[in-house]
Amino acid sequence: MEPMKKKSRLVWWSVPLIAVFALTFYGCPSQQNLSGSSDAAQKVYVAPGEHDEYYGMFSGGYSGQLPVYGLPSGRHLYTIPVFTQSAVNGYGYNEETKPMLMTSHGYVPWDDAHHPEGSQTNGELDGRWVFMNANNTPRIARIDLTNFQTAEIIEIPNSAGNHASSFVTVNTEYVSAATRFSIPMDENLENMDVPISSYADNFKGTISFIKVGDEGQMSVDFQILVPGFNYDLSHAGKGPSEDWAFFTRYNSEQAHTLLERNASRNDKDFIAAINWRKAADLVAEGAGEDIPGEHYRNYMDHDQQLAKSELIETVRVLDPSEHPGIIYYLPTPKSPHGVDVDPSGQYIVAGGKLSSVLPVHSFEKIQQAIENEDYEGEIDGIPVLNYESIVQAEVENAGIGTLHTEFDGNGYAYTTAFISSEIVKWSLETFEVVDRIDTYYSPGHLMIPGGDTRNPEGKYLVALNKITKDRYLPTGPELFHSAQLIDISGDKMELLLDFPTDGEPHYAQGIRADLIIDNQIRFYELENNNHPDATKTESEARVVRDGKNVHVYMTSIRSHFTPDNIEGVKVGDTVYFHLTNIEQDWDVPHGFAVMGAQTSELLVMPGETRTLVWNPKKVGVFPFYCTDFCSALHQEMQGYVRVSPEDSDVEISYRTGTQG
Ligand code: K7E
Ligand code: CUA
Repeated sequence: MEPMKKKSRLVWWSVPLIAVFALTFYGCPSQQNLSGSSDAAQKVYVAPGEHDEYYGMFSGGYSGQLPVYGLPSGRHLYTIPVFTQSAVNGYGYNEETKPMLMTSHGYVPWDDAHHPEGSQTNGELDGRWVFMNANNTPRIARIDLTNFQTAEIIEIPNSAGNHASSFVTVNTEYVSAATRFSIPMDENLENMDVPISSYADNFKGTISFIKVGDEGQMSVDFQILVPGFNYDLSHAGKGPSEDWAFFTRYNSEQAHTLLERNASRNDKDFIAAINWRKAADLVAEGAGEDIPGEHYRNYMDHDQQLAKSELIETVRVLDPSEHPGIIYYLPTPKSPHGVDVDPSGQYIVAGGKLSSVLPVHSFEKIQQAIENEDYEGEIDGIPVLNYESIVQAEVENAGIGTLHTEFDGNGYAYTTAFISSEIVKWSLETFEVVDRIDTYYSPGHLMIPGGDTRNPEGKYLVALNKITKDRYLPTGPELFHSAQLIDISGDKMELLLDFPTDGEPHYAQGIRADLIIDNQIRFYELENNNHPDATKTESEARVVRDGKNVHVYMTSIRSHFTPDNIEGVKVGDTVYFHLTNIEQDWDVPHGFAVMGAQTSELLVMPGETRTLVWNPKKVGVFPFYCTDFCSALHQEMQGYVRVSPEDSDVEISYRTGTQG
């Protein structure tokens, strides 16, 4: 769901029919506080110095970041900067990482991050990477879990609103992407300038498959051209369905204004079922057509420790009418949102934002319907399967405004209901609801560690709630969103813990800590630092003038910079501080900031080189200092740079430790 923040729940209930339904069948959710029992406290207590069992990687939503929590404690461990500049460590501000945020629209230092998804091997989390999509300027990031840094960002061309993303196939062969907002598409760019009212004729969507190489390298392998609708969410199949991926699709009305009304008329929308394996094989054999599709691929060059950008001009597109068998539409009640595949790969569950039941499709029945050509129609050459033939069950009484489902691996599914503010547990055998628990308030996604893989952990569930209201001390009009940890190990769900989240958590991934901790990088080997501007010893530190550019090759070690006195810089110069942290120990970063710099500090990890650009505008002597409290004499870790008038003849000079 998009941020539907902080409005009174009554506003949501004022949708007339739903309100009647909700109030009749559910009453007003109680405001009782279920947490706080000593039993619950015991279950989430991680003693000082002890570690959590799981990493919780929560999307930051409009923060564009990936905050990381420990579970079950709810401790905030770190925030990984991804699509947004971060002053905490200079990501997106320093010269080395700015290229990560390059796009065909130029430098874009913000985005709306939605769905983190861990890399998988054989349908299970493997702890190598987390992928996450940017919704606003379509991109997918790959985050490296050896150093918790963004390693790569690829832009998705011919797309607007990359929401049905970034879900992986069982061996991370592909990551998905799809157009949320269809747009005009034409090989001749001038033809893109069309009236909005020509939506039905001119607007198109794409569903993209991003190939992931052995080292994680991403490329847009192919796009499937699809009719202009809104593609919302996706999940790849597993087990028997592992060659397939499923995408929800709303706005079959093709509305282009006031969608809340105009895109809610039809009784059924669709899930697009795509045989990605077949499409990929076709592409490998040369099928499809290369069309314009400018997009950037940005990646960290590990050797040089700096990000690089490459522009790719075209993309391979498949027209499904020319390649029967790669895509089918599954009719699905009213504006489905999430689409989730159970651990066996047999059932495909659609969230029904406006549906009174929760439909569950059967993969086996889908295959039969395809074989029997059991179609109820066709849209732009894409067969529409017969609903009655493919639906396994409609779960009754599964809450109002169902959005997302996860699984516990013990035969149960858990679905969030936004409007009735609850999580509903139901059986994958009987398709009957067996338990429900109130959440505070209005959950969007939920997460069970491994809950969308073949092997869920089945111990905890985290509800990611959109509305916070009175759960914590108030912080003015703006409140953080909220997570709730729920014990799902027994028959009855039990609320254990509330904790606030940073940004807006859409999806999240819970990954067993033992899959990650042994691979942690503690510092970068200085001898392997091949950054072109690295300074590996203090004796190599220097300041070099090159016309109006001044390069300061600088080192830091507890507790001084070399050099720390610099003269000969002039107003109008551009000064590059290339700082190498020559420490070789864990958890000893040094920071760097200089007065008047119009960018963030640097925070340089041991063995790493980072560059801050400074344009001095005034004559004077300017201090610089270390921003990270690194030692008892951190406060002594400082220096001066003298700035002379533009026409001055002060020569460049520099020193450390020469007093008087
Ligand atoms: Cu439901 Cu982006 Cu997955 Cu938000 S989306 S909740
Ligand atoms: Cu180095 Cu503080």
